[in-house]
Amino acid sequence: MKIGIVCYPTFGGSGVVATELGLELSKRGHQIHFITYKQPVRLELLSSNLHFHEVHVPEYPLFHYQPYELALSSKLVDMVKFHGMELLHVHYAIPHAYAAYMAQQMLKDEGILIPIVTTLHGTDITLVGSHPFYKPAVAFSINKSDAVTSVSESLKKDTLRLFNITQDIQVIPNFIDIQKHQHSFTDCQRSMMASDDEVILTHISNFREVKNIPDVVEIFYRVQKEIPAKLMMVGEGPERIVAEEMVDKLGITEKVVFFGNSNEIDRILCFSDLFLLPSQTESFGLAALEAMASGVPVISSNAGGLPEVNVNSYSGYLSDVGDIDSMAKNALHILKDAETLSKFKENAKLQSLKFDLQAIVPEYEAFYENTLKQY
Ligand code: GMT
Repeated sequence: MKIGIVCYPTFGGSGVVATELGLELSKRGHQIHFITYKQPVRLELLSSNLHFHEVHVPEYPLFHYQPYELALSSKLVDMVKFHGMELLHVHYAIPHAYAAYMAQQMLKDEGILIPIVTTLHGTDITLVGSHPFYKPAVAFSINKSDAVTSVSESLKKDTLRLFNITQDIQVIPNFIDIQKHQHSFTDCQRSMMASDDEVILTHISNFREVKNIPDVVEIFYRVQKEIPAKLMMVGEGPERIVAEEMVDKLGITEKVVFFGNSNEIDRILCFSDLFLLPSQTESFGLAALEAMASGVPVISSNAGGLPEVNVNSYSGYLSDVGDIDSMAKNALHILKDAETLSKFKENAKLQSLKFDLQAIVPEYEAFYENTLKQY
């Protein structure tokens, strides 16, 4: 198939999933065209069936907001015509589903028919999409998509609850390339980060309010009071400064490393013992799955789709949002005893196998084929 993929090219989960999907589809012989404003961060090498088309938005002083949707729609029209794409798969409804629908209508006028698959990722529904300023346009573009998927059962339920949806929504969970995460712990550069008696806790996110960053610091603070520990904070976002100030106030700066955005997530996970994800809402929690695939158990909240990924008292523990007492207690339970820690590490790895890309990507292929058949 010749497939156009529209996504955010940044470190966020939706862009990562879209990129990994495109990479695997190209390995399976499909022609994949990424159309976005920058080359996606995990798309390092292009090949004969992996292409990238940049959307340019010329600056014009009249515009207070530059019209990205218009530029994207126009680019989609040109690329579909030029490369003979058969299907457009847009990740994150805002504004991608909207722009794709406009492109579809323009192409129809020229006698070119192309179906649109929209994948809902989370904040496009729960936080941003359901805001009254966007809601009508988001509902419209979901309903006008030819087929819709959501990354978890929980997100599907939220979408049906928050919007008046007339479309079927198929759940296709996020996935991970298990092979990429298979590494031997002997080559981890753990000693650079901590001494032998210290455990390493890690948090990876875009440091937005929804991630409950102060809870991450507070959980760690309680853990390090009981056992020697270090905290790895990976990612960039508005709450990083909040965390830095908190760490400073609590007098634990020596024990916390702020990495910023990193392309070496698996290297960091390789020497991590526990992953913290106490989010207010989380449609899936791809970062938690990546941690589990590297054998790192997860202490998370039980928000949204997290219970579909992290299994309580097996791959980690889940607590109510904001219940720092319970999260710190569970973290210590896992970390205090070497045997318990090693059991949880093993379980985390086993649980992640359910989301192997080799099982999930064929679901997307079948979904595309079905969409094309019905179009
Ligand atoms: O977590 C974020 O804020 C980024 C966001 C995104 O769009 O990249 O992540 C969402 O999509 C990911 C991939 O499907 C999910 O794993 C995340 O759980 C989801 N984030 C939220 O729902 C808050």
